[in-house]
Amino acid sequence: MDDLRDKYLTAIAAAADEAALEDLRVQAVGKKGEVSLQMRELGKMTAEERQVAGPKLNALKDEINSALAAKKQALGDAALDERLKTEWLDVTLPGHRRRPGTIHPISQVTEEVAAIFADMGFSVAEGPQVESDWYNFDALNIPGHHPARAEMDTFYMHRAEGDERPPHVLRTHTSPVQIRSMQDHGAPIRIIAPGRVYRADYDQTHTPMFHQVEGLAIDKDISMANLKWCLEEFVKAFFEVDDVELRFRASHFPFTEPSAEVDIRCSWEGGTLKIGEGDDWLEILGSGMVHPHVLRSGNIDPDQWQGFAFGVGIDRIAMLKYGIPDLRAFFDSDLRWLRHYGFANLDVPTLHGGLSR
Ligand code: 2NM
Repeated sequence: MDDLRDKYLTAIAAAADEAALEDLRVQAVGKKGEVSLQMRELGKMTAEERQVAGPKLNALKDEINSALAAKKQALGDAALDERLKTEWLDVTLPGHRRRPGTIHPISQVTEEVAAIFADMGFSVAEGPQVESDWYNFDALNIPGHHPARAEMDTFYMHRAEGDERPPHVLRTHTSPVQIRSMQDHGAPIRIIAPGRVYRADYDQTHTPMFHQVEGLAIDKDISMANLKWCLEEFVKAFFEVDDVELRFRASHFPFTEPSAEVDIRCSWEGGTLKIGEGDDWLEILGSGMVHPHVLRSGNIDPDQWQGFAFGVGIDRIAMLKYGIPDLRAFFDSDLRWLRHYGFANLDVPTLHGGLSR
């Protein structure tokens, strides 16, 4: 019995983990364990022998069980200590690292655009990125057979098996936000809608998610002249130049009539872009007078109200303004890129304080 005690107490003390401990429990006090086998021998003993051996065996069994429990507790405590050591946190450390994060160029440019249009009386509107096909297409006078609705351009969401309703889409432009704003607030209205949009396209100049700002101004007697003035003000303020020349090229969009693409005069001397001078033209915007069907979708009476609308790619104007060569790097989350092209987090763009420094 003393041999058994020595053997198991030593082994329990040395057990490395709970699995080893469990093996020892089975070997010692399990149904077919050594102590249990000894207990079975009691039946073959004389009554006097049994009176000595019985209590001793019971005591041994108790002793081994408590050694097992104590060791199990010790192993658990040690594991917890180990974890606490690695998860240790000094809550008295300052709340910021020596190298703070930076503002992504897309956030910076979105803020810049918002500041410029705020100065002209536009507020910022937002809406869902998952839209019904009505808000994304029908409301915008984009008919069912239009190529923009084709599976290859638009990301369609799944419907449950047997659900015949048309599927939702990832919005392909922020125009649904303008429809919702018209419905919610009516006319007159002056808003910009910045945000993420999605199209199934991926190459040197396209990513499946990109960013747009669209603008909408509805009032009595709004004309293309108001549109042109607003866009000139915007381009001058955004590119931080005193003068620009805009060129309106006739174009076609389903949601505007007439429609125009807008180019700005520029030069590309030595690979650097100069806005407002030179003999080149840079296409940056789509625009036009809001189509009567679109006003009706927004519950606005086209016989009383007119409006202009426009759309700009944020990623594209960010690349142009800040000399960023590769679109895809925008979404790589490469820390070196973010530190290089990012903005200090206290430089909030304002017209009086400077848009960018
Ligand atoms: C563009 C070009 C032209 C546009 C139209 C609307 C709405 F909803 F008011 F009808 N929002 N944005 C628009 C017009 C967008 O992007 C190239």
